[in-house]
Amino acid sequence: MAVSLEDRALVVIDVQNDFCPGGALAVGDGDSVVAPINRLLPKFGVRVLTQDWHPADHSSFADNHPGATPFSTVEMPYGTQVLWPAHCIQGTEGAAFHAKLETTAADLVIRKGFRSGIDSYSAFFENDHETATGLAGYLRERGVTKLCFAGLATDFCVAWSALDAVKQGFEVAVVTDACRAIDLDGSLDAAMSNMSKAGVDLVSVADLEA
Ligand code: VGL
Ligand code: ZN
Repeated sequence: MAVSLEDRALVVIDVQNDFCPGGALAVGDGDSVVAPINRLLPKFGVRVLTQDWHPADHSSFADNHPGATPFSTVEMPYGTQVLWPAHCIQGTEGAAFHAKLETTAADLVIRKGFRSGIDSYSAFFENDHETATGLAGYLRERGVTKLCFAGLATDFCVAWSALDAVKQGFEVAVVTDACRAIDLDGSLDAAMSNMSKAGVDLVSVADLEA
């Protein structure tokens, strides 16, 4: 008996060219999430896509910190921030969704990281953990309580979104084989263990298709 996903939302995190092979912040094998996500999308009652959407002067870019190298960290007023290669600049091809992603199936596209001074890994809150994107309100108004996450990257935007979703009172699953990780200094292990501890259900595509 197939699990009914009609009362759930699939939140697809940042399946954008810059996180796929050839992109500015390519995640190993990143484009391999596209096919399983396309199969899952029509099974869900609510479908949300997120898009990392930075201005060129974004403070998470190493280029905007003289002398800094990508993947080093800086202290920002809201905490420690990893400095990334410039990526997902608003309106560029790198910020566009992967060409094969079924974007027409989306009910909502939510953009994040559009303020120069603050990054936003999570689809719910910017990295100060305070500034809301509006997604929780949208989902509540649609009457959804159960969320599944897939996309890029497991250890940053997917994990931060899943952890915030739990804090917001949603029942949360992450479809781990429809995600790929950056894995910076053990960040994948840390993210997986934080998600388990928080009560995130770690599932596979096969579990949902069963
Ligand atoms: C992401 C680093 C910087 C992500 C976005 O989508 O996981 N990671 N911006
Ligand atoms: Zn980003």
